[in-house]
Amino acid sequence: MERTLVLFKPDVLQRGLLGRIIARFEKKGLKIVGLKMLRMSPATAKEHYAHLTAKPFYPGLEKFMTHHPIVAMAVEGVEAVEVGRKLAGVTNSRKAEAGTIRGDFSMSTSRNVIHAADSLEAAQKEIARFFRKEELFDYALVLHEYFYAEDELK
Ligand code: IDP
Ligand code: MG
Repeated sequence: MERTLVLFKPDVLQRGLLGRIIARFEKKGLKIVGLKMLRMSPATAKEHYAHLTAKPFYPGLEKFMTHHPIVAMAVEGVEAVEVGRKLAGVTNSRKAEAGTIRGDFSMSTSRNVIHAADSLEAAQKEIARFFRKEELFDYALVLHEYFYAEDELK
């Protein structure tokens, strides 16, 4: 089983979309193992977006991400990282497929409602960035066998 990290960006809370977007993950079958509201610090933004700090849009990105609260969520499932990226859709929401979260809820590259880790390695680092060990939960879903057949769990 993989775990991946999802962030609901400030535009989600501002636009009142949190419940509807979290529901997408639940409906898909990704198990929520961590969920918290927080304000991202500028230091965390620089770490989280280290690959972008040299870009001209970075100051605006940091300001946007740190100005209002966000919600962080860790979810678990088979190939959760890839599934999370697929649910999110591509970075530029105008190009994101209809049916994806960005495709359905956003018109922007920067106000694109959601972050989803892009590799297993990144997911592990990012989960540790936003959650302490005791904030992550190991538990069984009672309906587990209705989400996966046995052979998919090997
Ligand atoms: P991702 O969020 O789809 O993984 P990244 O390239 O890792 O895309 O960029 C991280 C975030 O930085 C994007 O989600 C978006 O908020 C912001 N960003 C990326 N490219 C641009 C841009 O060209 N203009 C403004 N913001 C951008
Ligand atoms: Mg990225």
